[in-house]
Amino acid sequence: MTYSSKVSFWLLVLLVISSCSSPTYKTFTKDEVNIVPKPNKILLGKESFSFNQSTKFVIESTLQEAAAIELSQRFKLAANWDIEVAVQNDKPSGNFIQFVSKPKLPQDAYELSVEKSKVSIYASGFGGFLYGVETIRQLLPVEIESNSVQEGVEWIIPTINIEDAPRFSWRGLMVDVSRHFFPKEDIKKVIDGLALHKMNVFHWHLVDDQGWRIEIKKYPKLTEFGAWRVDHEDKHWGARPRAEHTEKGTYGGYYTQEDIKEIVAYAKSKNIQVVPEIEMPAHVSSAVAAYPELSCYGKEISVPSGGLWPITDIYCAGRENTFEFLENVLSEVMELFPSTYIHIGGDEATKTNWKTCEHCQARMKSEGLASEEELQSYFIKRMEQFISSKGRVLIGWDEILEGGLAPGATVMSWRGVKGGLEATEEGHDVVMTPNSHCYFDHYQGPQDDEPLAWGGYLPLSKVYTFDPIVESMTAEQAKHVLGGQANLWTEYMSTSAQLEYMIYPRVAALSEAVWSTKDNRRWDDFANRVESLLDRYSQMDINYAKSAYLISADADMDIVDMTVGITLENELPKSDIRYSINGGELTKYIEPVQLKETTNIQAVLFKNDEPIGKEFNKTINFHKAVGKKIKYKTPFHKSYQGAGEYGMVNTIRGTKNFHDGQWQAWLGEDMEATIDFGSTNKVSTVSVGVLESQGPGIYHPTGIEVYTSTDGNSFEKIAEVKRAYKPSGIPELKDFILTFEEQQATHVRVKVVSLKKHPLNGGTVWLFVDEILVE
Ligand code: TNX
Repeated sequence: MTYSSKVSFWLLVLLVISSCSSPTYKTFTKDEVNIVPKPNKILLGKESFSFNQSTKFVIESTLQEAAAIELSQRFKLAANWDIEVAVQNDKPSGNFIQFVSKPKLPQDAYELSVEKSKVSIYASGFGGFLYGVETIRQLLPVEIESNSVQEGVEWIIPTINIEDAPRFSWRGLMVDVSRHFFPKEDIKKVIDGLALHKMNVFHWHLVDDQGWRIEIKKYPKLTEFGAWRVDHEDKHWGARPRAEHTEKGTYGGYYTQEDIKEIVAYAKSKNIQVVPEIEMPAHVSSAVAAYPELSCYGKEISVPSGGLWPITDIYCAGRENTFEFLENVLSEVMELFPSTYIHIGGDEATKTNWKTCEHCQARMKSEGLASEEELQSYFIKRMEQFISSKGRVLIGWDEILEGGLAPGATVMSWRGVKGGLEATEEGHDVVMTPNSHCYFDHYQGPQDDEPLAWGGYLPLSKVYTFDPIVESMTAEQAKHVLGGQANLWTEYMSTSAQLEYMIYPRVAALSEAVWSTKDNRRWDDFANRVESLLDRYSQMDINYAKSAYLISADADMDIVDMTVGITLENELPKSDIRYSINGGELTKYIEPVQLKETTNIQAVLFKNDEPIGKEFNKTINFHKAVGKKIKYKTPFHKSYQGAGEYGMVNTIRGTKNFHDGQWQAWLGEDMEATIDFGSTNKVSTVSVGVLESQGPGIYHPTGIEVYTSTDGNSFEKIAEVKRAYKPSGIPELKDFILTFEEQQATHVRVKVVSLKKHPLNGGTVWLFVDEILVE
């Protein structure tokens, strides 16, 4: 051998040895272990286990193999490895993940032991094994989530012992596919996300007014007509016209029975039960559009293209054909869904037709029912009998309590926790999904910076405070709480990206509320762990919300000093906010910034010295009325007192979140405020800030009048604007600016004229005002 060939020989040997996976070791710190939901017990070791191409899975059963596949598929995609599966008898001496049955562990519980040379997962069933695998996945570098091969990653996990089990058996997410239809690929991606968080119920809201989404062989018109609406997607949800029933619907879609089977099987492979929801007796315009004979008067209607309220085209509770139809539908549904629970909706039925329908009235007479609420109860009880005769359990929204609950029914409490409390008192099981903590269609950040949503405000940190068990429950009642669930109503979501934006990362907070024990949960700790989960979402191409990185401001006015203290904050701890005043240099924010004159504040959040999230930009306007005495003709409503006495003249403006504590409001009345300057001032502009949000009944004023006085007794009108009512689907902040010839005045009086009554439905409307600026 020549010298140079000797060198290349040894080089080759070296290369072979090093590529032969000389294992890498690493000591992990606590901060590097970021499992969500938080496991019950974690004991972190000092060494590590390293995966390589020759790592094997060792199994005892096909069910364990199914759990192993979840991880080997990840390695196939992210590392291009084909991890082998061996049976116990062929167990190698080291470098393996073994699945060991431990029958005494409860359902979905698992134990994970990671040693230097092997990993063991103990569980009693598929759920536990899968969750052991999900935990390993979260111990691995985030690149494991990637669907393309990642070079240069060391696939190592720490030596660790974990004992873990869920607190609740119902850990759910509901997705409404009626208001907008989502193809089955989108649904599978949602299911993937749920599995990552150890969630186990996918509640599929398949029926609502705006679209029937499940193929029913016996009633083909349900999907032929009921799944399609006239396309008004270019208009806001609340401002879409109702089509004639003869107009052809082109917007929508549905799942074939084959699609449904595919989704149910897919979910099962991730330990997720799919609970179908077939709404009744209301939220069924789509079914009535297809089969008008199902409603009291057989009126021909179209599938609504957008918002619909009140919901009066409901199923007739008098005629037998309704029940025959529903039993036939449910029979096909139960064939497709093996779930224990069948959801029948039951919410928001306006029973005006039942009051006049001869069939409904005859039914009430023959059954001895005293009210339409009891007729609804009769309706649900009949369905409950049918569903339980098939060995299933009926579940419905908390309205099913009205008029008496069916004996075997489970209640899903959404209008707060009240329904859940009541049902558990009567010994019924409940799933808690209060709109205060579980409505993922609500805003999750400062509303002015967020995409249009239904309303409400549910930031990540608030989801985290959710507890399915209500403090006032007895131990006996608490036993009836199956768990909790978030609901995703999709009126304002039409793409998979928007759906994901509203789900993530809030589902992470929810998963901890329904999985981890109460004493194991701390917001600060979660907030640190969730950041690494966000990197995982990025690898999974999930369009998660970065709202927790948005800066919001809170302000406090000191009326004696006439200073305004501005507090800047964002949701996640350890935040590094830097701000500038009037375009000056960036300074690290440490404490409230004190202002005495009109000032512009800009702020940016930094993470690892890099700017992240949107820039914050606000001008605090010290106008002439700031801190001046103000008197109202009619006091503001007790639910909306703004920042109190000086709230209207404190420089701080209300935002699109009408619960932000800044707005003062009047219900069905005008606002009239008189500002006393205490001395003579020159004034030439009055600007009035108002909010419109027609969904919750808040309307712009129809006019504004400005008066001045030099003695506080006699006032003269000096300016006026008028504005006609216009229907609108979006919340809007507006300044009405009235300029006039400069006046000398000791007092300014502003009258804001309310719409008072809704021109179409006659309902009393709100007037929201903040702030009155005088210059
Ligand atoms: C109420 S929650 C509804 C839904 C809407 C939702 C919007 C429930 C049982 N019914 O039909 O989509 O509010 O947040």
